[in-house]
Amino acid sequence: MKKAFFTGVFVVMAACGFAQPLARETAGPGNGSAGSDTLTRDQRMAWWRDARFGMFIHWGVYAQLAGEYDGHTIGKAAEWIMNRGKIPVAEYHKVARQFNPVKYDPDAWVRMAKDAGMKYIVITAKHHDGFALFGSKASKWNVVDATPYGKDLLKPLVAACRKYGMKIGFYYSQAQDWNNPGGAVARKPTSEGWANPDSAKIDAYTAAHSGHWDPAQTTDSMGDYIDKVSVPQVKELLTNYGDVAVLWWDTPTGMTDAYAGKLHALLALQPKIITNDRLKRPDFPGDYKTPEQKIPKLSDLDGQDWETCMTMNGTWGFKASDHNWKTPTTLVRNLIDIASKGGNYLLNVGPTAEGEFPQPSIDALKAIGVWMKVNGAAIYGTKASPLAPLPWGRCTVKGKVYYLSVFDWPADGKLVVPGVKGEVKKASLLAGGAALKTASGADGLVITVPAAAPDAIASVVKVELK
Ligand code: FHN
Repeated sequence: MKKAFFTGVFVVMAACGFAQPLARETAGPGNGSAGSDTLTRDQRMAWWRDARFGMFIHWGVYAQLAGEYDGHTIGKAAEWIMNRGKIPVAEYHKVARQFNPVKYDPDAWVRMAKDAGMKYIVITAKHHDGFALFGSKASKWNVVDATPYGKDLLKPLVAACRKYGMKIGFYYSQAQDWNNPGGAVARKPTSEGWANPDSAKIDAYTAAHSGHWDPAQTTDSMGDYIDKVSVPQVKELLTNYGDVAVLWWDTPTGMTDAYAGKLHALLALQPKIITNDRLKRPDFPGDYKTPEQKIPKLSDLDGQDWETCMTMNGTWGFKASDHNWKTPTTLVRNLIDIASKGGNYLLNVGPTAEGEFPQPSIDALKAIGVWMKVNGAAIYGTKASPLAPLPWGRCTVKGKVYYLSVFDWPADGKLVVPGVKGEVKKASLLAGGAALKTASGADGLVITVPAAAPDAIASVVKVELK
C-alpha cells in the first residue's frame, strides 16, 4: 500500500509538471544502474528481446472511410485521411456516428496473432485523429460516447490477450490530435489530386495556423491539451487495463521536455513497461529504436535495441483500394533478416470498420504461422548473427547453436558457411531433424544438404557447436 501511495503522489506531482521522470534506466550510453526498487532495463526488455515478433493494429474511425472521402481516394496511408482530406471536425464526428464494428471478435484476432507466432500486440489506443478506442473521462471523442457501438474496444482485447498469454501494448499519439482542441497537427498538403476547389484556400489556412485546418482544433492551447487529454488518457491506459507491456509513443510534434516529462512520469504506474523512442527525441530515448517500413543495414546498427514496424500492404489503417500486399515469402524473410540483425518485427494489420482483419492479412498470418510452427526456434530468443553477411540466407544464434535460414538452396548440395568458429557437435535440418554431414573446407564449414530445399520460403539448418 505504501509503495502504491508514493507512486500515486508522484504521479500527481508529475502530472502537474513538478517532478522529474522516475529513475528509469533507458536506452543509450551512460545508463546508471536502476534503483533497488526499479527493474533494470535488461530485466524489462528480456521478454521483448526473446519475442522478436509482434502484431501492430491500426484501427479507428478512419477505417469507416477506408481511404475514400467525398468521392476522392486519399493519397498515402488511410489513417491520415482526416488530415490529407482536411475534413472538418464536425464532418469527421459524423463519420464516427457510423462506426459500429459489430463483427469485432478480439478472441479471433488474438488467436490469429498467436497462430502466426506473434508474442505481443500493440494497438492504436488513440491515433492522430484523437479518437480513443476506449472509454475515456478526459474526452467524449471516444468509441463509448461518440459511436453507435458504445463499448470499450480495448477491454475485450486485453482479456483475450490474457487468455492466450499474449503481451498487450498500447500505441498512443501523445502530441498529434486533430479533434481534441489544442492537439498538434503535423502539416501535410491537401491530398494530391484532391478535387476540392478550396484546396488552395485550405492550404493557405493551414500554413497560417501551424497545420490546423479547422478553427475547432485551436480553441485550446497545446499545454491545455497535454494536461486535459494526453496525460489523463495515458493515465487511464496505464491504470484501467492491468499489466501493459508496451507504450508505443508516436510523432512528438510540438512536444517539449515539460510535456514529455509529465507523460514519462506516468510510466511509474507500470514499472515493468517498456517504451519506444518517439515520446520526444533526443531527450527521451525510451527503451528501443523504431525504424519504420525498412530493415536497417548492418552498418546502421549501433547496438541499441530496435524494432522495425511495417505494413503488410501500403497503409497502416484499412484502405479498400490498397491491394499492394507483400507476399508471405517477403514477410517471413523480413522476419528472419530482422532477427539475424538482433531486432524485432512489428507487423501491422488494419482492420475494417466492421471489425474484421482483411482477408489478405488473414492469409498472410496463416502462411507465416505455418513457417513459424516448424522454424520458430530460429527466431525466438536468438541473437544477431556473429558471421559476415551470407549470400544464400541469414544466421541467428542461441548459445552454441547456429540457425542457418537458407533462402537460396545450394544446387550442388553443399552449403558453405564462412566464419563458424568451433567444432561442430551436430548439424541437422530443423524441419524433421535429419542429421547432416559437415566438413571443414577452404571457405569455411561445408554442410552436405539434400538436393531439394525442405521449405520454399526458407529452410533452416541447425548447427550445434561443441
Ligand atoms: O503518422 C504515423 C502513421 O500513421 C503510423 O501510425 C506510423 C506507424 O509507425 N507512425 C507514424 C508515421 O511515422
